[in-house]
Amino acid sequence: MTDEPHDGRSGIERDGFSYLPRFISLTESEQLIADFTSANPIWESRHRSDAHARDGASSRRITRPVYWLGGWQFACLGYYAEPHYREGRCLRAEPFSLVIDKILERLRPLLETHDPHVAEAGPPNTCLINYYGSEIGKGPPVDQARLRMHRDGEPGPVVMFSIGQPGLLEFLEPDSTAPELAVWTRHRSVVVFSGPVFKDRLYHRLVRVRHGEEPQLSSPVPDFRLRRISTSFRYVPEELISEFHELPLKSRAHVRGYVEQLATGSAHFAQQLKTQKPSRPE
Ligand SMILES: O=C(O)CCC(=O)C(=O)O
Repeated sequence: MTDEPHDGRSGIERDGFSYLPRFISLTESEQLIADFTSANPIWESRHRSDAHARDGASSRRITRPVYWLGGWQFACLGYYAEPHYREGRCLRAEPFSLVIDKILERLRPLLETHDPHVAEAGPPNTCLINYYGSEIGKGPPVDQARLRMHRDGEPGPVVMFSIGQPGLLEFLEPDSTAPELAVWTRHRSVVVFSGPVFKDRLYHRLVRVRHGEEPQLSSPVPDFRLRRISTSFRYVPEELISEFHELPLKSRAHVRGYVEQLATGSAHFAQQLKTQKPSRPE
């Protein structure tokens, strides 16, 4: 159990957890910033049809704008989680950039020590990009820079890149307030976690993000002051990443509005909407 969070200036190596400060080179970080700040992130909503929803089904916006590469897991479809939530959850998204492939390739030996299956399956093939900052409108800015406690249900190690201001990442039991590990994840650092403790037992959350000037991040989201971007790379079996026309009808209806929004800035998603189900041979 920790009292003070680790300051993130030096590396951490534990069974199932690695923190690598400055693993991403300056040049790579500049390329990642250019790519991530020219995407069109969206605020998704989770649909709720539980007892707390006043009129039957309602929706709750997730805490931050997001963009996905490789495969898009929409909050309203529920995220991929082994062993029960596998089918119809992941839509084919734009491919990783060369700089991402290069960094993942450099991480490969470490990923294989976290999980030998990486040698066959390859590194994680989907990437959630989180944009942390404050909403700015007429009143005082509203700080949205946090991510609630959760676990990632995809198989294999999870890899996270941090870009921008330091973010406080905590790993803890769901009913505890005392983290078993807390670290300020700094600009250009990488976290890898896996296995029975950090992936299966403990939950993780992003508690807050510091304020600061450098590196400057221009926000791709209107009325939003961006100060940190993180990515979480997760593995989804290739055969479970669907084209839009392959999703069940109901799922297509749930996500069509989002895909239309994405298609305004992305040839990939415009094509996803155009492609029809091939007709069955007579
Ligand atoms: O922003 C972070 O460092 C944490 C991100 C995270 O937990 C996730 O994307 O699942």
